[in-house]
Amino acid sequence: MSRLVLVLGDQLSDTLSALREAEKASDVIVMAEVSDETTYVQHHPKKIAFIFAAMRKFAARLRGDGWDVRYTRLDDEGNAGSIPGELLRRAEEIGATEVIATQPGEWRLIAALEDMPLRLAMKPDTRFISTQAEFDRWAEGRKALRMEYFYREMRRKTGILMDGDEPEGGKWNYDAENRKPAPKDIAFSGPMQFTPDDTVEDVLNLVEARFGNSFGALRPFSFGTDQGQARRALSHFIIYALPRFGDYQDAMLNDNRFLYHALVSPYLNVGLLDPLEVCRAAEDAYYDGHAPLNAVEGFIRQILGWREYVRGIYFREGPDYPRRNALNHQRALPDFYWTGETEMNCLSKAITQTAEEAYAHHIQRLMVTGNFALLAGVNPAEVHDWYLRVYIDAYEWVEAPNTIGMSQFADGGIIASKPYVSSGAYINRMSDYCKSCRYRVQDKTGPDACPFNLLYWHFLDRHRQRFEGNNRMSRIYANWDRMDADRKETVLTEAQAFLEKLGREKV
Ligand code: FAD
Ligand code: DLZ
Ligand code: SF4
Repeated sequence: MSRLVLVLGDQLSDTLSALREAEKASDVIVMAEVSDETTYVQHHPKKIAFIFAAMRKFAARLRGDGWDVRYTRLDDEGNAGSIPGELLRRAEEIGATEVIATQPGEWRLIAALEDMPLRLAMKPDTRFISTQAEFDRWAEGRKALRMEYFYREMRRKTGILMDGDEPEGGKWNYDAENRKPAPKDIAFSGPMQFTPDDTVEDVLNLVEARFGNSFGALRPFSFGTDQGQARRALSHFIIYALPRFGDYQDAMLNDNRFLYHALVSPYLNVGLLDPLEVCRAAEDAYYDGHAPLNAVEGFIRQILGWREYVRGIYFREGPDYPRRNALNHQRALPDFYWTGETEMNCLSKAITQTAEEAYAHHIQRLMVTGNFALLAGVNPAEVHDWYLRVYIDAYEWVEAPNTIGMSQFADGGIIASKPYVSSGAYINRMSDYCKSCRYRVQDKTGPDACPFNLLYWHFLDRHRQRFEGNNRMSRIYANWDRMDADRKETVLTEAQAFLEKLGREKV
């Protein structure tokens, strides 16, 4: 009897475990654009368009390869509106009772599939370099789950950038060379752009009609939407940007949104690129003498290390992880996260860019929007909802550990050994944002003081009990203690006054 084979919008890989398990001659592939997936959070319209266009092209390719694909478009009559609903509809249509699926990347959808009145064979998602069992074995019994040690295991496992048993160049990590401030000129014209073809145009029109009022600009749309385009985008990055990626990895500029970043996360996260293929391409660039070790190691660590590690954490920690709130932060997310209307230039730039591109790079996410939310004490569930909505690469397995764990310290320190907080000095060092800001980064107090300067001490002071014993933070508390009492009082009073203005007037 025919079985149904589910392929989700972020499972667009030939190597998908469900496809490998299926029989072309008898099984039927189910793919569906459904309202439940488009509305469980109100995604950026570029994200919906990217997924639908890539789904439609992947379905056409599977058909070309001889598969029977039952594809439901969002506006098709009879669309059941949910993934389980569509599977049930197709099961009835062909008389199937069994579904083969690859484990989805969100607990929510795993639970929905498990609840269906159909026999379900849920296969592990093998489109990662490590398995969950490997991660769990590594994590078991450890006091702290530091990414760096997991990353070394992954280097040993794959042999990537290894010289026998030793790391290439003698060091595992070259980050100390990767923190150069923003350069004046960027010799990279940005990620590869693709002109929308007919499939993409159809989808853009649909998304415009249905989701045109959501946060973010749908057009211009220039992402690649198939494997060939994703591979071209990767090559473009390796040739033109990778050599400088390391040096300026943490830098931010008013007039350059991408610097030397790869913009490959959208493609990796839906399966148009394979993580090992990306790491090998970067490794080749080092051995060919095209890119230096600090750049190649830094880039590979993001994928072989961070990406694999956060996925391990998400599935190890369980479905309640996105609701954690270790610091008991309760403030509402300020409205300017939806409008970009704030006089803080760094936030205004990062948010406006996010609305227009559905993209911001790691340091903008961590040290601008994330840093501010943490310093201001915003409820991490609201911060998580924002990141899941606004970025084209956002799926809970990767977004939640980054937001809840790395950025908001809401998991109590599973991912981060100390909170990622900084005053304005860090943003000033790594960007040119402060030069065109209404606030003065040099001012620690007073009417023009940079709000990050005020909130930084407010955060440390209100969480003193939790953090003063952390030996990575003792020097910071010693600095605070050396400040005279009046000055401390002024900082805290002004920070409090600023927090009271948040949400009531433009800041
Ligand atoms: P590059 O800087 O060029 O890095 C190359 C690749 O490394 C990325 O494409 C990505 O696949 C991987 N990578 C880098 N850092 C991380 C990381 N911390 N975790 C996982 N993979 C990483 N990344 C997502 O893919 N989806 C998300 O929803 C997401 N949410 C985030 C939320 C917050 C609060 C923070 C601080 C980071 C988040 N990240 C997320 C990680 C990172 O910001 C993005 O992966 C990166 O900006 C993607 O752009 P890029 O391809 O140009 O990356
Ligand atoms: C994100 C997304 C969106 C917007 N729409 C669909 C869809 O209509 N059909 C589909 O199969 N997948 C979609 N996705 C991706 C899923 O939300 C994703 O598979 C889960 O969140 C698990 O990662
Ligand atoms: Fe941001 Fe402060 Fe710099 Fe303004 S002065 S851009 S608020 S860090």
